Amino acid sequence: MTSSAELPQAPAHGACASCAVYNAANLKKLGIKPGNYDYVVAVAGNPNTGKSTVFNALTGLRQHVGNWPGKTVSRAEGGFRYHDHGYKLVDLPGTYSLLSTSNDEDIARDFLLFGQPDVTVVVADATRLERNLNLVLQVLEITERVVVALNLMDEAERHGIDIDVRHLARELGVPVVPMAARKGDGIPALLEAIEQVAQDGATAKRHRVAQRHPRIERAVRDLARQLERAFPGLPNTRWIALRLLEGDPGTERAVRDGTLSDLSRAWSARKTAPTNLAGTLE
Ligand SMILES: Nc1nc2c(ncn2[C@@H]2O[C@H](COP(=O)(O)OP(=O)(O)OP(=O)(O)O)[C@@H](O)[C@H]2O)c(=O)[nH]1
Ligand SMILES: [Mg+2]
Repeated sequence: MTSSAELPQAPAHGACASCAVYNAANLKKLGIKPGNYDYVVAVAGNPNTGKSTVFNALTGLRQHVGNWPGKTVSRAEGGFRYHDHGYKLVDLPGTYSLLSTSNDEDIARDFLLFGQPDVTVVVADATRLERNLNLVLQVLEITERVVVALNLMDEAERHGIDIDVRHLARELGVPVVPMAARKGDGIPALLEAIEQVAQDGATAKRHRVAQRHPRIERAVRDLARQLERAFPGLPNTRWIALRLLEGDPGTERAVRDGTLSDLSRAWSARKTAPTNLAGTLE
């Protein structure tokens, strides 16, 4: 297993990108210290993939990493400094999908849609890559500012699973970092990839699930434009337009009764000042 991220392009800190000791020495774990952070980083992923383990490794916090259901529904936040920047980390509830109806999925999806994190780390289980990629692709529909933390590589190796990480990164168009987070393997490379995406933004050419038919593409564009007119400043209108075209009842309701703009305000406010959630897009 390699300890450096497979990046679709050259990393920002060329000379030290593969120097684990140097990178780790630049990490300062801040725990739950409130403060002004430069970047917000969401940690998403299927249940039980090691999200909290990654979160704890970066923030120095000791969230319980057990197995009872719903334990990360209460939102966990922490921070770290890396090089000269402060990062606020938000541990999202584990979800298999962003499209269905559980409270956990609503929270994760609405945070990505409206909280607009600067970076989303999707923690994926290397032993169940196919199933985990479903969520990665859904997240990429919302944002291209993604790092895939390919965790449980120790387990994958034990099972003789060999993953072409470089190829995967190229296909997805985002950095993919092989990790065994419980042992701390891959954390320096993850930091480097987070920094790159936070600072460079969406330079990567992200994967598109499929070419849409021109008529559907036109309908999405028209609907997105109408949404922008009806809800000025609303982010991710294309994604919302797609849900409307699919006939998603929760999205239809939020558009019809106008709660879409409340949601957008409530969640983006959380980027700087955590408050109680004002609801979710059901
Ligand atoms: N072998 C191995 N186990 C790991 C690794 N990372 C995490 N684990 C273990 O996997 C289990 C789940 O880890 P968590 O960090 O709680 O996973 P999670 O994604 O936060 O889980 P939920 O919040 O329930 O969705 C724990 O027992 C961890 O110790 C790893 O890289 N290798
Ligand atoms: Mg967790």
